[in-house]
Amino acid sequence: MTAFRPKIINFLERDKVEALRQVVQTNRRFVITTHVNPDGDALGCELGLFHALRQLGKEVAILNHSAVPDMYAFMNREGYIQKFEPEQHTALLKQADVVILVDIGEWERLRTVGEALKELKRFTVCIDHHPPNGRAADLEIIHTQASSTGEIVFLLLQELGIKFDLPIATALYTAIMTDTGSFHFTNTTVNSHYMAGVLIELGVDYLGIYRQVYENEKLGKIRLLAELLSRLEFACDGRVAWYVVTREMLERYGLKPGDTEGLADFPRRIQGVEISVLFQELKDRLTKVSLRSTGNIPINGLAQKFGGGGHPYASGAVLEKPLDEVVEEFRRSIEEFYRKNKKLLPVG
Ligand SMILES: [Mn+2]
Repeated sequence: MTAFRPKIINFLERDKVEALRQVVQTNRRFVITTHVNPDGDALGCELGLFHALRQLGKEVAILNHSAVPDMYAFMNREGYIQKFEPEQHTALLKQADVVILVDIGEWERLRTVGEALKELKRFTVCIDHHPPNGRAADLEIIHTQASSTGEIVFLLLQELGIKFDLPIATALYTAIMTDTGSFHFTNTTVNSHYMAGVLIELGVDYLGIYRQVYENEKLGKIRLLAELLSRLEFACDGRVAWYVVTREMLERYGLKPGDTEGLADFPRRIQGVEISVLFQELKDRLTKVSLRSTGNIPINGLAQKFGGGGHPYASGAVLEKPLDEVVEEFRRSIEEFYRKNKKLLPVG
């Protein structure tokens, strides 16, 4: 019997692959960076590219605006991912021939690294799966059909003839697993599963990674979730559910703003709920809205209405308004939004 070969679909564009090959071949010093509060996809892609470029004999550094969040500390035991300190690292950025931006749809989300880059004008390559929103790199490799930037990096490394050693396989698996919510978000495809299968075959400790990401919650976060669920609010005949996190709540449970990751998804588990929303107070006049849809109703239009963006079924916005005002605005607009968008759906 012949061995089963997964049919991974290569959606890359030839000219982009050749352009990247050229960039990699003709340059020596690389810096990799990503968005503020990096997630598993962002960090996994950085590490995958880091090891790949080192395999090719390049000098590589990973410099991020944010430190690695606690929940992803397990990915950075070797300390390859560094927090960008302008005084210490600007020289490194200046010397770089190429800066690779991963998982970045908006330049603004690079924060301090983006500011430094604007002045230094390095050659930039962007690898991403977000719909572009005010970001312009010299070479853009964007595929919104990919569940994660990890899937794109998987294909690119394959094209560059990189050997998928265990650190690379682990980094890419973590990227794909986290961005698909462990293969259950609506962005999950056959490709995501095939790639995961290939990476597991290479020896990735997939159960260990799952445990690190999903079964390693701070007790305070679970206690916060309990309080949130007891205050859950509904609209649109129970199709929309939301809750609100204040700074006082985070303080009470000993949590940081980034610790709310994953909480926006939770209310979708409730029978009948199609859209879940998390409002989070960041500052007095700064509120974050995270929107999640089960897949019936695209909600990136709603996020855009709030001045944000994202994927069709997972998007968000940060508004320079107080929490109460944002919730009130949402309450006023959601019934109409829901009614309008429901009309687009097939009957039944
Ligand atoms: Mn991503």
